[in-house]
Amino acid sequence: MRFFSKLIKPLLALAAAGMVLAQQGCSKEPAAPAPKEEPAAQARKPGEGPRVVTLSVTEKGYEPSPLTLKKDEPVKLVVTRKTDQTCATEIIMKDYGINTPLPLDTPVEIAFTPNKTGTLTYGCAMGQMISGVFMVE
Ligand SMILES: [Cu+2]
Repeated sequence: MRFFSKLIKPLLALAAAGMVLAQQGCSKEPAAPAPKEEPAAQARKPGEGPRVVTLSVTEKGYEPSPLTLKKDEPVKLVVTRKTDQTCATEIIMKDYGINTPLPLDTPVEIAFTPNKTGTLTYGCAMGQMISGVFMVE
């Protein structure tokens, strides 16, 4: 039944593509371009690791928020999504090209260095409807 299989295969491919689209849920925005490596961490003294910042995603959103960060101080975010009840299944930080999926109950490490002072907002893909804030000083 070669004819039959020729007909079915594209249909299966279409169905699979449809499922992938459906699973993306609120992340309708195109993915941010790949992050460019910033040389900001160069001035770091040897032996000094990044500041580790632990975030959770709960029913209330990203916690804790707001948090204060220092300009030019490398940060390692460790983000754990602890709920399936919201659409915040990833963390998006447009200014730094961050667009990282957050698997349930799995700590995800994200490194970045804030390079300007002020309010830095991050959030879910849907226009950051669910969001958190860093105050960079
Ligand atoms: Cu959303």
